[in-house]
Amino acid sequence: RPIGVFDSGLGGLTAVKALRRLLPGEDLIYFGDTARVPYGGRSRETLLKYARQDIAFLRSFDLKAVLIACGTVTSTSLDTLRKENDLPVLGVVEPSCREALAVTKNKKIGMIATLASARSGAYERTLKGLDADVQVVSQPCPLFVPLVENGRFRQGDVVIETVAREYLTPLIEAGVDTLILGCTHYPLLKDIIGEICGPGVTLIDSGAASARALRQQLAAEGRLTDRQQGETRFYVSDRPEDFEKLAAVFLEEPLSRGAE
Ligand code: DGN
Repeated sequence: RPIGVFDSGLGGLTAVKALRRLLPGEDLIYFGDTARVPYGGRSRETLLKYARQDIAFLRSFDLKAVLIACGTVTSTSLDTLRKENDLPVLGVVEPSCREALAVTKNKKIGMIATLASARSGAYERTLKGLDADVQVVSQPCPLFVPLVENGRFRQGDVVIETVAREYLTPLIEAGVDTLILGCTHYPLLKDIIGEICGPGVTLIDSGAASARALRQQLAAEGRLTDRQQGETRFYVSDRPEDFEKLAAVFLEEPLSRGAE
């Protein structure tokens, strides 16, 4: 049975990339809600409505687990979605917080995410719940997702580099040694963010962290698929041609076109 993965758009591909490396035998069904991206500025009620619809679509397949590869949906709606679904539902917040705490030395952790994630306080709550001594510096970066969805994630792009420098400067000045990329779109900006922050700051990829957590959970439950190569199918709610182009750049392989 496949694993269902969803996000508002391209961001969840950071989890897909890691899942394909870590769990090559699994089949994956990806859904990107490209008709309604970005999710980041929306209210909790709207996000819950969208997430329920996204999961209902994924569950039209017989799944073994759902990975919410979206910081915004995880931050605002994970508990409710878990209660409503009788299969394992994983998010990105706790796995990235655990990885950040494992690497920080000065216990000053930076967190960048969408407005809705920052407002929810989910990352801070989770970090402090795991380690009361940690200091968390949060910064919403509302322009990142629209820029990434427009393909502006390459190094040397002046627009994204200028925006990133403005968002990241306060975190660097605060002296964080670890930075959670709390929205799954942001690992697409890893090189740009890494260059601005410098080698003293470790970046935590929330998509990859959630993929590692999922592998751990499936392994503990003895539910890994033991075979060489699974297949990944991609679905989007609008403009598959745009998604296909950018996804191929990010995944570094072409996507083959199936039935609509
Ligand atoms: N990838 C989503 C997240 O992790 O928050 C982006 C949300 C959005 O669409 N702004």
